[in-house]
Amino acid sequence: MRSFGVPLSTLHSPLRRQLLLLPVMSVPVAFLGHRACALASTTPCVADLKIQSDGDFLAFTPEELTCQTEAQVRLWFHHAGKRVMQEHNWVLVMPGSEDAVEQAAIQAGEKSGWLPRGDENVLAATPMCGLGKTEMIEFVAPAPGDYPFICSFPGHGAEMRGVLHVTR
Ligand SMILES: [Cu+2]
Repeated sequence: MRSFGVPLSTLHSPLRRQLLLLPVMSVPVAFLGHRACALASTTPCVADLKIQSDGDFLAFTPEELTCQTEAQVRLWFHHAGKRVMQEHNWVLVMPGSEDAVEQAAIQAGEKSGWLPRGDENVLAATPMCGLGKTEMIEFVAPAPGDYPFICSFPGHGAEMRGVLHVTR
């Protein structure tokens, strides 16, 4: 605990204790400068986001998500289809790069899970998710702004889109 600069007295409050658990469990993230988020703010810098495909439609529901910058995001994506067997994923990309990532995913091919590995426009992505399945990923929310997300399965990206609003 002391390595995080947290006075032991703050541990007496149950609320405080919850806030402190995450930085302790996420040491690599904390060392990248993320800890300022948890220690400087009174709100928990953890965001649990849930999103799914809109049944068998090529759409996400909800189409908009919100979290705080630098939050430790846990995102669950559920494939809520009943009949359509094609897989879906959730890919967070840099603003304006939706079309480029969509094309890069096709180039990457099925063996790469329809995801361009190492593409700097890709900020976070779940693996491809089969019908009825759920995937969870964790990532640190980027700088404030509106970030598009898409499904990068071929032919889905033009319609399966939404926006993650990252607030201050
Ligand atoms: Cu899809």
